[in-house]
Amino acid sequence: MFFRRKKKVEPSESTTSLPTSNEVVSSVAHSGVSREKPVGSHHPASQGERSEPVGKTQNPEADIQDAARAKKVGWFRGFLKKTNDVFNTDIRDLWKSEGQLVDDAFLSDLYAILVRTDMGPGMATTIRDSIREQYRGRKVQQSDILAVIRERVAQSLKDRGGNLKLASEKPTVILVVGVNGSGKTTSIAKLANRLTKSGRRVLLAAGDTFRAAAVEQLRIWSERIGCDIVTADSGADPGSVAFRAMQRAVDESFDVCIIDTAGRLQTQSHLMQQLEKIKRVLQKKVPDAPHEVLLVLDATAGQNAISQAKGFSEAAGCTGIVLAKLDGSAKGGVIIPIAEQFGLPVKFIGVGEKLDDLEEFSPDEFAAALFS
Ligand SMILES: Nc1nc2c(ncn2[C@@H]2O[C@H](COP(=O)(O)OP(=O)(O)O)[C@@H](O)[C@H]2O)c(=O)[nH]1
Ligand SMILES: [Mg+2]
Repeated sequence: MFFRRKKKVEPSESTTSLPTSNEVVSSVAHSGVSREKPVGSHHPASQGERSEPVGKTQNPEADIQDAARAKKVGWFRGFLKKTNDVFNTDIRDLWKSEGQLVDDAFLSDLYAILVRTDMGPGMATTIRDSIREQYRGRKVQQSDILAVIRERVAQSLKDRGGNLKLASEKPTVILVVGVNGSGKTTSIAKLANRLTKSGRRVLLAAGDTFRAAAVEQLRIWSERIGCDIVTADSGADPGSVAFRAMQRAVDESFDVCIIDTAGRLQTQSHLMQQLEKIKRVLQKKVPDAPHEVLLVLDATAGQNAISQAKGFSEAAGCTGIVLAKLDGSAKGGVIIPIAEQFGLPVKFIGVGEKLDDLEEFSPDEFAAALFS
C-alpha cells in the first residue's frame, strides 16, 4: 500500500508506508501499479524509488517506472564499485578456457574471491555451496556463475528492505539509536527533511542531552528544514525531553516525532536502562510508541564494530536499520552481511552529509546492480 498525501487511512490499516520520493504526486491505480511523477528531486537517485515489483501492464506510466528503476539501479552500481570490480576482474581470471570445470580447486578459488568482496563469509559460503550443488563435475560459463551469485544475493535480501512504518493515528513516534558518531543526528535531519517535503509536520526531540553541541546541531538542522524542535539544556534528563516532545506532538497534532538519543553501547547498562525509560515515557502519551526504533550504523566502521551492534539492536528492540556513510566507500556489498546478521530491514541508506543524501533501500534494484 502506497501512501498518498492527505490519504484517508482505512480503519483496517494499522500502518502505511512513506512515499519513496522526496516530493511525489502519486496515485495508486487499482491494478496495483503506482503512478507517480517525481517533482523537484535534487538527487538523481531520488527520482522514483519504488522497490515493489511492478506487474506487466499496458499502462504507459509503467515506462516512467522502468526509467526510474533503471536510474536507481545505475546509482546503486556506483556504490557497488568495489564488489563489482572484484567480480569483473578476478572471477573472469578463473576461466582458463571456454568452459570451466567446477571441481574442488575451482570452488576454493571462487570462495577466496567471494570473501574478498564486502559480502561477508556467510554469503560467500552460501554461494559456493549453491554452485557446488548445481554444477559440480560440469563445465560452466562465467554467466552461469554470475547468475547464481545474483540469485543468492537477491534471495538473501528479499524482505530486507522496507518502508518506514507510519502509525494509523498520529503522531508516529520514531526513536533513533546507535553508537557515538554513527550518524544518528544527521540521519534524523535527513529523515525529517524527507517527511517535511512530503507534507508532514515533524517535531524533533533533542534527546542527546549529553553534549550541548548535540542539541545545537539538531536545532540548526531544524531551522534549515523548517520543522519544530523540543530541546533541553545539556545534562537534562532525556526522559523529560521525550515527555515534553510527546506532549507537544499530541497536543499540536504533529504527524511525526523523531527522538534523537546520545550514542551508547550495549555494555553501558545504565544507558541501556535510560533507553528503556525513554520508551516508557513515550508510551505514557502514545501507548503503541515507538513505532520505529531505528538503529543507525556506520557503513565504514568495519565488520567487527557492526557485529558488536547486534546485541545492542536486540536489547533496544530495533525495528530497522539506517546504514549511514555508504557514499564514497564503494563498499555497498556490506549491506548483505548487515541485513543477514541483524535480521532487520535496511530502511534507509545515508549517502552524504547533506539533507537530501538519504535514500530508501530497495533489495531488488540493489541485486540488479550487481555485476551489471
Ligand atoms: N559522508 C557521510 N557522512 C555522514 C553521513 N551521515 C553522517 N555523516 C557524518 O558523520 C559525522 C557524525 O554524524 P552525527 O550525525 O553527528 O553522528 P551521531 O553522533 O550518531 O549523532 C558527521 O560529521 C556527519 O556529517 C553520511 O551518510 N555520509
Ligand atoms: Mg548525535
